[in-house]
Amino acid sequence: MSNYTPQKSDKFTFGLWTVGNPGRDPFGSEVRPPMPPTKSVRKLSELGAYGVNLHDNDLVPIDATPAQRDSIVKEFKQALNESGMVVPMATTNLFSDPIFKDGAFTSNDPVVRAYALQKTMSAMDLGAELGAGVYVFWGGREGTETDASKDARDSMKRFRECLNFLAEYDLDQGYNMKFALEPKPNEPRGDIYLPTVGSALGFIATLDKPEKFGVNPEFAHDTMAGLNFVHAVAQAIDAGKLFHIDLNGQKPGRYDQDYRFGAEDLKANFFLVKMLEDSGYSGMRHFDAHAYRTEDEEGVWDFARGCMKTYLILKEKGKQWNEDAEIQGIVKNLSADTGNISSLFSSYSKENASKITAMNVDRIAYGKKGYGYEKLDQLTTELVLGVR
Ligand code: GLT
Ligand code: MN
Ligand code: MN
Repeated sequence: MSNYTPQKSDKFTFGLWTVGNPGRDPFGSEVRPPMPPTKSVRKLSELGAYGVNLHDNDLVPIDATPAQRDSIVKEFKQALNESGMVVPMATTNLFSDPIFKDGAFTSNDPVVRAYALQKTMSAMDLGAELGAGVYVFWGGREGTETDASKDARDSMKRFRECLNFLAEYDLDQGYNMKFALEPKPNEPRGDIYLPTVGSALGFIATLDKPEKFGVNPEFAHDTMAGLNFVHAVAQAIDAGKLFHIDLNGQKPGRYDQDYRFGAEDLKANFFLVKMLEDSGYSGMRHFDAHAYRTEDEEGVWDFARGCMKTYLILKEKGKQWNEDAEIQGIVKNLSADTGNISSLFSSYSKENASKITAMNVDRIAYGKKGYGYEKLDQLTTELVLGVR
């Protein structure tokens, strides 16, 4: 049994905005002092993380002069080098500044859209300078409170135009970053466009260079809407579009809680980690979460350690599940195909169609059959709870 100590090879990353979250919420102010980015880098490296991710303004204030920007970036790069940390993902803050209150790429106002592009191109320059291979687009302000404000079809066109433009900018600059769209159903807007992984995948197919785009699904975003996150991730993997993932904890039907990974719904997280590991997903395991508002700095590091440790425990549990003779005996039996029936429909032919038509299926007997999922789920529960 491992001691669950994170290694660089585990590819654990945190956003600067996660450990740096000061605990502000709509009802109360900050409870923790600002965390200097260089401090986050050093401490996270000590804890075993592989890298940090950032929005432009997590590092460089929005009103910094070019000279200030350069000196901040220089100091940050030095901290990265000294601690052996990397920046695998970068993104743009297109949601905090009041100019974006009615959207960035989907704003009605072309000047706002141009400013969003200007800000994103410069954030991509920063990301490329720091070595980021993935660029995330979370359209937090792309949405509406009232659909009287804009026609959602126009919003799709505007969104598409901007993303197509940025894909060309990326190629023009020779950055070759992968673009990952991050869906969320609502908050901070009343309704956000591209609310689910499925809608993002559908939208990607309409872009000029769909191969450049994938998704960055987040546990909290599907779970807050009552959806099954594991299924969403499965669809992204199946489509070859899982470019990045945001791991955290969330109860269904709430605001975006962004709790420590594994803090909620251990079984869903177990199946999630198992799927990521079984699929050979080689991207980052990024924690987009923050410490409870009750915590001081010590609690922030407890939070960060907890995210990584729980992932490693669940990874080990997934392996155990795959090697458990009783569980595997049941699982193998579920899809047994003694008559090689599935070969009849793995590809179409008139002959196969006739064979299927001629099959005599005992519908009544099949309807009476018990599948044994109660037992299987209980065994899984016992395994996850550590008594198996
Ligand atoms: C913000 C949001 C996240 C996004 C981040 C990237 S910022 O914290 O809640 O889900 O991933 O823009
Ligand atoms: Mn996220
Ligand atoms: Mn979130």
